[in-house]
Amino acid sequence: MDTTLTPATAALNVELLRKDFPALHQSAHDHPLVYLDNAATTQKPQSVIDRIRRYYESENSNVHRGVHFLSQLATDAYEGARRTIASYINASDPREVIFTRGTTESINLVASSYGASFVPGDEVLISTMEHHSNIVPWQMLCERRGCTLKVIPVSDEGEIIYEEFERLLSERTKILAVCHTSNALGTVNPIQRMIRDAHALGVPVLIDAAQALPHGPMDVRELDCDFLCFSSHKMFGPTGVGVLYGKQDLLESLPPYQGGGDMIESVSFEGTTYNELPHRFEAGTPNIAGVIGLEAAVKYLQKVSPAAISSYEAELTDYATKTISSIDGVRIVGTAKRKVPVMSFLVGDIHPYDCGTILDRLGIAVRTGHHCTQPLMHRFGIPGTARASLAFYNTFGEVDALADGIRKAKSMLMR
Ligand code: 7TS
Repeated sequence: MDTTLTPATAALNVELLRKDFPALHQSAHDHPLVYLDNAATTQKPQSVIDRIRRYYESENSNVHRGVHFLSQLATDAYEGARRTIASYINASDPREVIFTRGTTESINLVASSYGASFVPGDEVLISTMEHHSNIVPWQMLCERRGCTLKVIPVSDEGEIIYEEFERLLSERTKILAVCHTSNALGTVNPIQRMIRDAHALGVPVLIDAAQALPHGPMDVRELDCDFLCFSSHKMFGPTGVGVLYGKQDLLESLPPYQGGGDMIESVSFEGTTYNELPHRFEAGTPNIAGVIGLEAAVKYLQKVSPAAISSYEAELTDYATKTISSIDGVRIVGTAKRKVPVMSFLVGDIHPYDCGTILDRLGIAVRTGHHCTQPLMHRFGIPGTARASLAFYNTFGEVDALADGIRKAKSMLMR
């Protein structure tokens, strides 16, 4: 049973919400687990775990194939999930929601299908703060099609330099592909304004929202983005499933991504005709349990007040920033004005890996390294950072534990 608050509740009752997440209540190396690696993946509420279990116990069957009872149950659940998710992001139609393996596959799909019509001289515009999954697919496309990858620089604070963006955006730009929220810095980009400016030049926009959805809902119609990509596992759902949202007319115009079962209308050795949206982009047996689990995560999030999450996380971000940066010798990388609670930091000359290892021994889970953003690390002239990434179920006490851990690492390792 979830003990989630009703949307009418003004403040977030974090202690109550934590009860919904069984994985949070365990020890690591004889310390209470302090899970601060949410940008890598989030923990799952009991309702998601129960839903997946129920699917395998009583609904497991392939979708869109059988006439039999179970297949119909599974198909109804799978397509019902599509409707829930479409409505959560305010898509105009469930057919605009394509299920993928995750953000990575969603971006690869667009790069491969939308990019198939690119010609030499066309440009793809991304930013310095992109995750590798919003860099490499475009680089591969540019190599294939003879196009040019343009990169918007970021400031010392870790914000997009807007004038540079305006300078780089042109009629040659075939797509703007940027993250809504940076996984390594926590920066929230001025996405709405960027979309408006891109559209003024007729440039379509892909938003990598992998790090946005865990912190609040998104409205694709209000944003007017052309594509939106996100991963279930970063928003309290299961791994192995993600979403590509695309405007219907754009998706209709794209060639298929992968060939196989379910994406066809008819097949003969002379030729194949393709299925309609969304099935045209979902070749093969999909991750049925994953999709149904993602729906359960969305339903869970719908029960928690987004306004309460957002004001609690703003306080958490403030508190974590102040607490960690006040430790002598600690430098926070990424000090944008608009941030989610993601703290990338360096402690004196201690290698982030060593710092992470000591924190781990204290039960505190952080990620260390380049966070799949090597060009961004290069921009800051560092090999990597230690990163504490928080979710709404993290507490002020856990921030204090992190600060104590950093002090301990300092006393053990700093010369
Ligand atoms: N885009 C962003 C902004 C991300 O943070 C990630 C994963 C991805 C794309 C790729 O998502 P996937 O679900 O397809 O793997 N980011 C991280 C991270 O920060 N630590 O581990 C994975």
